[in-house]
Amino acid sequence: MKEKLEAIKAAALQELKESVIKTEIENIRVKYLGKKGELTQILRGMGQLSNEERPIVGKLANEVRGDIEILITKASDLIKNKESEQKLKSEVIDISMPGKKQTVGKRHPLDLTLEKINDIFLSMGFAIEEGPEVETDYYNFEALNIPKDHPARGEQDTFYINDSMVLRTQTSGIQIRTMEIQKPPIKMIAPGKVYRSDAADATHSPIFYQIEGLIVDKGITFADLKGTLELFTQKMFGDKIKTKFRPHHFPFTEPSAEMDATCFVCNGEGCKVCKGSGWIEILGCGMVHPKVLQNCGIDPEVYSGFAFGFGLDRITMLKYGIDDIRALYESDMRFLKQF
Ligand code: 2NM
Repeated sequence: MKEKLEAIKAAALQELKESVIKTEIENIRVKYLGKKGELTQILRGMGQLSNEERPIVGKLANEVRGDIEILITKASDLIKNKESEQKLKSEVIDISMPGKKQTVGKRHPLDLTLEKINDIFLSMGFAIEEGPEVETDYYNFEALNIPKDHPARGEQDTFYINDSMVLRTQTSGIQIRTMEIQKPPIKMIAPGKVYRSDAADATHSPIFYQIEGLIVDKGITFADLKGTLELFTQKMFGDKIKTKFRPHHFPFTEPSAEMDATCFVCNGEGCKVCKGSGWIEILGCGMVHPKVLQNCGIDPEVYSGFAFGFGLDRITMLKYGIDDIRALYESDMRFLKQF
């Protein structure tokens, strides 16, 4: 019996030595220690043994059982270690491999210019107002004294949503809404995206940005308009910039004008940017038409105001020497990375 038990232990040890995966170890456990295992059979058969033999064999069988259990634990630990070692090896990170470059984005040139313009007007006490891009015919045209037969209202130039809704062609609707709600003094700018049914070329885009401004108070004159817009232009393009005003016509202002500035590149000498004239057209402006004030419930006998408007795209193109407006909307990283 003693020899048999020793043989079982030796056989188990040999099998454990040869096993390389977890399931093999589990099979050995079942084979030797399981319910139908060899050792279990022996322990079951102890009843047949004599009273002297029984405790001796029992003690030995339990020792062998304990030994086999220890051996199994050791063998399975060994395999576990080997497996985790292998796993670590296979998952090794090659820290010499070049990483994936994370490119940092850049501000869009239109946004850079807009921020500068907003800062200038904020520093001069203007509020920045916003409004909807889908406008009613009333806010986009009617309230601005633009007559029904005006070419700007034609379907040729305007994106109509339906009979009475348009994609705004200017941000003046924001000014109208502000005048309806607020009592003067009003001092605001209205920057935003506008839409015109234009074929895209180097100087036209169906989507572009406009900034309009408005001051309404008692005693506002054309001198205020000139002083304010000249100061803005100097803050934007340089201290030495001079301005001049040419008569113009807008339905929503009377009188109306266009303002030119001396070329910030050549200082008025004449160059490529100003096409040799020394002057650059900057904006349109005028004294708010009495009818427009009236439309908003402001008494033109008591209050007066001036308004102006310019294209953010054009100013951005001038500032950065961009010669094609489409570059501002094509999202080509080779272009955008430069700013
Ligand atoms: C321009 C030129 C001149 C303008 C007028 C108004 C309003 F709502 F007060 F009547 N807003 N903007 C205006 C005046 C816009 O853009 C070239």
